[in-house]
Formats: sequence, structure tokens, C-alpha cells
Amino acid sequence: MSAVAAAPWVGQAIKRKEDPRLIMGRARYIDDINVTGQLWAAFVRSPEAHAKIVSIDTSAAKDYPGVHAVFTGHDLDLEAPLPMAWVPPGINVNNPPHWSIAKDEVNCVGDPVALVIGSDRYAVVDAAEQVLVEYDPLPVVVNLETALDDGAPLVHEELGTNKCHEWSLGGGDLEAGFAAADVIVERRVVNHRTAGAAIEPRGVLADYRAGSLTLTSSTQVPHFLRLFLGLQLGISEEKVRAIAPEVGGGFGSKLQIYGEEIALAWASRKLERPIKWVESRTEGMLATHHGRDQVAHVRIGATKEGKITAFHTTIYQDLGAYLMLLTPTIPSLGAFVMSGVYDIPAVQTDIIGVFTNKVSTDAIRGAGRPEATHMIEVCIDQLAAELGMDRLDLRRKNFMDPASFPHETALGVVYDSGNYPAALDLLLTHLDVDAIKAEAPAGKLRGVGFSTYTEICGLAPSRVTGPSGFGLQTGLWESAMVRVHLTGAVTVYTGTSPHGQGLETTMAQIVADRLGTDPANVEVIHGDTGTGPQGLGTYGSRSTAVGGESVARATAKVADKARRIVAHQLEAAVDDIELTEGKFSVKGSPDKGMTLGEIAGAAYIPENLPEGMEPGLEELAFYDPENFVFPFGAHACVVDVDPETGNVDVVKYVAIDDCGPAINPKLIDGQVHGGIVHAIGQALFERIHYTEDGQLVTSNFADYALPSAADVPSFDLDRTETPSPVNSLGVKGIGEAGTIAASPAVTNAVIDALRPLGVTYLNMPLSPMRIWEEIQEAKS
Ligand code: MCN
Repeated sequence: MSAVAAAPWVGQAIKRKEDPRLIMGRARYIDDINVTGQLWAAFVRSPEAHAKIVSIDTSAAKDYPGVHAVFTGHDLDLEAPLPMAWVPPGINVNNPPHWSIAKDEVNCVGDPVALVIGSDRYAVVDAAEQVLVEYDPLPVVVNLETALDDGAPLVHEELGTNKCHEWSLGGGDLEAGFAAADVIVERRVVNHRTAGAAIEPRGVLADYRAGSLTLTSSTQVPHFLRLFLGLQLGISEEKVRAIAPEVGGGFGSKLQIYGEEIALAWASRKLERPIKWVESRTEGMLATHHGRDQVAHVRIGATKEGKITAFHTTIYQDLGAYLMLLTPTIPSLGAFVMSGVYDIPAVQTDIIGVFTNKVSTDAIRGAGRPEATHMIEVCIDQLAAELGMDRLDLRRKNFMDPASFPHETALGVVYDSGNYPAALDLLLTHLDVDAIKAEAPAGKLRGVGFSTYTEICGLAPSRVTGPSGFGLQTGLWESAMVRVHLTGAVTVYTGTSPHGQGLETTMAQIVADRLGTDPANVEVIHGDTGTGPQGLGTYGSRSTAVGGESVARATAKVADKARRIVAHQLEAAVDDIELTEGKFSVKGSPDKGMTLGEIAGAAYIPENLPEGMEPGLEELAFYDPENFVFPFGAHACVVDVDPETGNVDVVKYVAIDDCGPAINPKLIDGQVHGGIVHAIGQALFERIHYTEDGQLVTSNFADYALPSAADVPSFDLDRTETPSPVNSLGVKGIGEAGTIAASPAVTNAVIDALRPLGVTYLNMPLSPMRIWEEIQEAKS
């Protein structure tokens, strides 16, 4: 074991513990895992966007060499359709049945209609092509903005409408706010459809034997998965074990209970064989949930002095064909922070959910908050232009006062912490706007764009989120177990389920400081419902603020017991035992102390312990926070636009973020890098595109333009650290912050560049073609 060399570990940019196995090919993803007797599965998917299933002839596929079985939707005798989506309390939704395998009707291209199972991975794909499905095509609706028109085709005829739900979240007197405004700006703001595009596609291995199900899946939520597998299949929960092995990215797209997971589990039970399926990239683009796809009508009013008086948005959300786990909830996450970093007396968000014949939308990194931030940050720039004010002066004029935190907004949401002027001040030390504009290369139009943001994350607390609308009584907490072994090595079990965030490192840092050991001696186990305590997964940047705090609390309990053992062994008072230089020692006598290994050695021998103390050194903690946490920051983007081609080059990007005290600055930087690239991708390149008849055009990475390292500059990052009062670590989330902040910074930069040509407003995606067309239009 390595010696304690450099405590405190929290705050240090140590390298990620998980990286050696990841970069040396030693990690085991779902595609690496195979079991004896395993069969393979392939799904037959609908080529029609909307159709009745007239008949399915499976005979040729069943006769195909190596095929064991072919199942259709009617064969699957499941307890119920796929899980009811979580719905904000008190909101009524139309929730059409969504079966793992379609029964009588398909509602989007890619809907599964049959499941082929056989002994060979490639033969089942060939056999799937032998399944003959007769469809009776129905009219298709793809366009969110016409789906509610009279006479529009209906996705679910039986509902009599494409509207799923309509509700509002607001606070303050909106009418009075707009009446007090001298200037009102209205814009249509588009947040187009994107994919999660994790590099590792989804995959499932279902193994039902002797009454128990083990399901390994590339998922972000193994504990939820176990719960729903049990409910869907009618298996008692303790007989289900869900395992998330190494997961190669999720970005929200694996925060789901997918029909493929349920169907494979059902088939494994039916055939009494393990069955595996790994999706192809095209299958993933067709059938893994998408995100965003909102069109908002935004109104913002201000006095001529620049005080914002009211902000109103009406969001139309394209739900796709069905409700999935969080589909109807996504805009509400944005609605909670719709007023952004500004003190606005009246704010209202109206949310209208609309069905279309496309794959469902759900959480993609940021889920609701990138959309909300985009709306307000782009419209602030529009308002500044209308008022003839400097866009940063307008922001400063409306920032919430740093002295007002915890700050209750007009909606009644209490932001835990914030200091927005400090973030903007720091940003400007990294960027001389006049100088950088003067350096524009010949023939290019240079623009600078800003975004000052906050977001709501650390998803919990149960008092707001639960009991959930799944018909289950569960809160949204997190738990952790910390075990010190006889040797002093430590194992941490967390209910969160990282898939690229580096939590094995940061959680080890949290533990190491509290037990006087080295992070190298701390192993973090996650993603297996069979080994750890319960948990609720990794999403909504909750793992550190909620999961990390539960780890800190369990560790504090262990440290407390360690202190009592040391006091007993050294015949000192418990209050006199302190942790210094890797030892629990007596105050004032650093030589008189015990290392964690020595304490653990004592902890397992009852005669070493104070009377009545149980042997062992391990503890469990559940943590349900009082509030969400609200990271914030200020971002700036510099672009060069080629007016001849419409091409945009991002030449500089500065990000100031505040996620409270850094556990590991290196990991934070990595998260911010990824987050910014994600948003640059949406702003400039990425777009899920369906034709009017519901065919997916962007079905692989040749057509769906993910940005590469060559498309982005080296980022200039810095931080302010405003501790959250919500948890003892003071931490807030960072996993989504870059994505939430960056799309308006890029968009505002492009608009800034094009203003001299008369282009004053643009919607994403800012493709060369769109920009070129806007330039031509402005010229004419
Ligand atoms: N961290 C830190 N100090 C802080 C706050 C966070 O060092 N003050 C560290 C954490 O300990 C962790 C990382 O930053 O190592 C991110 O932590 P957190 O913000 O708590 O976010 P989560 O771990 O809950 O991750 C979820 C978030 C989400 S919602 C998406 S989507 C996303 C993201 O993380 N998907 C990702 N980052 C991703 N990164 C990768 N590589 N792959 C994905 O799929």
C-alpha cells in the first residue's frame, strides 16, 4: 500500500484511478461479456413511421439455421406496458400504451415488431430479415409545429389528439410585468432534436435461471432497472440482479428502461437460456431515445433603463411517439430555472407536450436546462440590441444580488448559492473583447458571444420529487456503504453508477481525507444491485452532490467509530483524538496514534473494543438533501464566420464555472470540456433529421455530424468556488454545466459576427447553408 503522501486529497488534480484499465483495453463492456450457453437476439424493426400491423409471418425466420425462437408482441405476456413515465405531481397526461414489442400498430420507424433468438450473432440478424410483416400504412405526422393543427394525422387515434399534456409553472404578476415594460422582445427559439451519441451503443445480457434474473445492461440506472424488471415480469425484486458493467458513455440516453431490456429478460425466462443483444449504430440512432426537440415562443419585457419586468415562454415539446421514463418531465427541469441568473419579478412557462411519429425524446445531457438557458441567454442579447444597451451591462443590471442567497425566485425556487458578477468579472480577465475583435483575419467576420447561466442539479430531494408518479412510493435520495478491511484497505459501495465521470477517483479522494489514507487504498464499487446498497443512478449531475455526500456521511460514521476505538486503545478521551498526517492521534501527541490499518486490525477483535461496541469497521448512510444545488458561471465564445461559405470556426472559448469546492480540478476540466463540445455540436453540427414521411436520415455518424477535436479550439477554463450550503462538501454538479452554458454563447457569437451584414437573429443548428442563406437574404 502506498504511504500517505499528499493529503488533503480533495482539491488535488490527481489522475483518474479508472484510466489505466480503460486505456489499456482491460475494461469489460457488455460486448466483452459472454456466458456459457448464451444465445443471441436481433430485433425486427418497423420501416414504417405509422402503420397497422396486418400480419407477421415468422415461419421462414424460425426455419433459418440456428434460430431457436421468434417472438412477436402478442407472444410477450408481460404484466403491463413499459413503465409509466414520471410525471410532475398533479399533471394529467395522455399516456398511450407502449409495449416492448409493438402489438398491433407501429408509431415510429424503428419500433420493434419481432424478436429473433438463435445461437449465432450474425445468423439472427440474417434471420430477422426473413420475418415478413404486412403493414397497412397510416398518415404520418412529423412536424411538431403542425401536429396540433385541425386535421393533422393522429399518432394515437384513440386519444383523439396529439396533445399529451399542457401545464404551466409561474410566479409573480405576468400581466403587470409586461404592462410595466417599455420594450418587449418576442422570439421563436428552436432547440432541435439531437442524439445522446454515446460511443458505446446499448447492449443487454439477460440470464434467467433457477427463479432468478441477472440482467447486465449498458445502463445509467441499474437500481431502477431492477425495480422495473421485477414489476414488468412479475418477479420479486430480490430475485432480480441488475448490473451496469463498464459503460462507455450515456449522456442521458441510458437513463431509461428500454423495451429491449424487458423483452430479453422475458425471452431468457421463457427459453431458460442466457440471451444477449448489442445494438448497431444505426439501430441506436433509430431506437435509443433522442433529446431536446422543443420550439418555444419567448417574450421578455424591460424598462428603457434595462430592468427586466417579465419573462414568458410557451414551450412545445416534441415527445415522439410514446412517453418514456422522463419524457414529459424534461421541460419542467428547465422551467424551474427559467429566469436564469436574473432577478425577474414575473416569470411563467407554459409547457405543451406533442406526440409525433418519431422516436421518443427524453433526457439528453442537461435535459431541459440547456433549452431554458438558450431561451433566456439568446433573448437577453436580443433585448440588449433592442434597448441599445451593452449586453453585459444589461446582464449585470439584472443579476441576482450575491448578498441575497439563498435566493427565492418569483417561482418560489430557492437557489442555494450564487455570485454571478464574480464569475463574469473573472471571465473578462481572460478575454479582451476589443483586442480580440481587432485581430479578426481578413475576409472573416468575427463575433463574440456570452452566456451567464445557472442550472438546477443534484437531482433529489424527495420532498420535491417524490413520491414518484410511477405508482411507486420512492424518494430520490442516495446511499453509500464504506467498509474498512482488516488490512486497512477500504471498499466503498455507491448507489450511483458512473459511466465516464471518474467517480471512482473523486469518491476515493473524499474517503481518503476522512480516514487518513491514500485514494489508491480505496476501491469504489458501483453498478451492481447485487453487491451494493440501494441507489438511484447517475444523471442530473447528482452523483457528487447527493452520492458523494452520502459517501462522506458513511465515512464520517466510520471515522467516528475509529476515533472511539483509538481512544479506548490509547486510553485517551474520544474528543482528544484527531486525524493528523494519516494517523488518528491524541491531540498534542502526534506520536501517540494509530493508522487506519492498525485501527482496522483492532476493530475486528472484540476484546480490543470498548464495552458494548460491535466488532467491524463499516457503515451505511442514506442522504436525502434539503434542496437541489445550483452551479453557475459565465462563458464566452469567439467565432470567425466566412461570409462566402457560411462556415463557422470557433477560435476561442472561455468558461468560468462554479461547482463549489473542487474535489478534483482535472476531472472538472474534463467534464467542462466534454460539456462544451456537446453544446458546440448542437449549435453548429448535430441534428437529428426525419423526412416528412418519418424516415430517419441521420442514422449513423457519417450523416449525424458529431464534432471532433479538430472542430474545437483549446478551451480556456477557470473557476470560482462558492460553496453550497446544502451539503457538507459544499459541492454542486458539473457534469452538464458546459452543455447548459455553451449553446447560447456560440449562437450569440455567430449573431454578433453577422450583425454588420444585417442578420440580427438565428436559430440553431447554425449550419453553413443556413448562415449563407441568411446572409443572402439580408443582402437582398
Ligand atoms: N466533481 C468534482 N468537484 C465538484 C463537483 C464534481 O471533482 N465540486 C467531479 C465529480 O466527482 C465527478 C465529475 O466531476 O467525477 C462529475 O460529477 P457530477 O457533476 O456530480 O455529475 P455526475 O457524476 O452525476 O454525472 C452526471 C453527468 C450527466 S447528467 C451527464 S448526461 C454526463 C456527465 O455527467 N454524461 C457523461 N458527464 C459525462 N461524462 C462522460 N465521460 N460520459 C457521459 O456519458
